[in-house]
Amino acid sequence: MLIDLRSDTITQPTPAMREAIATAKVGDDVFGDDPTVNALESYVAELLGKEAAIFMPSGTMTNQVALRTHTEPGDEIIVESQAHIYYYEGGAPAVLSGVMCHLVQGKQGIFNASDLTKTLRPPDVHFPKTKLVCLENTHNRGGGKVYPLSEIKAIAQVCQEHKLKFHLDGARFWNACIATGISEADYAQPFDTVSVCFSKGLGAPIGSALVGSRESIERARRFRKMFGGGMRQAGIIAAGALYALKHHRERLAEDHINAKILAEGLHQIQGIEINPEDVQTNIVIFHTTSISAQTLVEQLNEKGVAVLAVGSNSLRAVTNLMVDREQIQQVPGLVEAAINAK
Ligand code: TLP
Repeated sequence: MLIDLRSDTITQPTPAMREAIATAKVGDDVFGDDPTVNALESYVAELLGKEAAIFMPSGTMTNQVALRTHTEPGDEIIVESQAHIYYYEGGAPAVLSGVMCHLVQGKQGIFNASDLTKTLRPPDVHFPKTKLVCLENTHNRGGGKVYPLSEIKAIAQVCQEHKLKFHLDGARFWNACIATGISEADYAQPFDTVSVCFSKGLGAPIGSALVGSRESIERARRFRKMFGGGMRQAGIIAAGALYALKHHRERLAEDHINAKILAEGLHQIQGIEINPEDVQTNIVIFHTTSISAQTLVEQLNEKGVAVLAVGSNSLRAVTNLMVDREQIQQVPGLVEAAINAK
């Protein structure tokens, strides 16, 4: 059986989740009639200590609707140079919101308040208006790095001083909460909006939510419709998300332990570079020294392990609900064999 570590998005719904989906009560959500969507939105808003939430099909959509909610065309947003919003969303900020991305170089995806202050410019007709700062927690290309709450609070302070809105791409927010023991409400508190996904480590087949004040979520509802994200009997998918949220948050700790075991195993292999201490959650980024990342991907595939190349010599493995401890323990040996198969 394939050991699939390409992403935590590859998970299949469990039988109990399928049961919840099959028996979900539904209605037309564009009319606000879907009881399961309404239950999910209330539950997630309450969990994050915010007034309201809105359900959407994907994390890309929740991020892009948030950008459009907080900006007008011609504005500038500040994002980290490897942020998903900038790196992996198909140029959507330019197309859907007409905004400029001003990049801040982080360390494994993390920048601090002084980096932000240095990036800000005074009001001047030459410059676009800066409206929004976005962070990512955990940081995907940063190798699942957790954003320290103290840094987030210091950045929030700078945002307040400069009247900037503050958005979090929390596709793996749940992993950050489990890894630190910080509550969802405490981690979400400094932000105006938080985007969360149910279809990553939590294992739901589809779905994300944008969470924030009643006013910002009302505005987001307009843009969700405009972007084509108004869904009808969406309770069918919200049921899987609600089930995942209620039953699968604690299990993320298992993925984190598996990622550490994998990192420590890979560290022993000649031809692989990785610092196991960098691995804080479920993402393991490692580097090849003798063959290209793509060659290793192909040779590993033949041995029944799927990972992604994320750079010419960098690979990513993401532990997830479909891969158990025993399978994880086999991976370092298979990587070693794949390298030597060259
Ligand atoms: N990330 C995917 C790919 O797009 C790279 C993955 O396999 O990791 N924010 C972050 C931080 C993400 O990692 C992702 C998905 C998203 C947003 C977008 O979520 P979806 O795929 O639901 O649009």
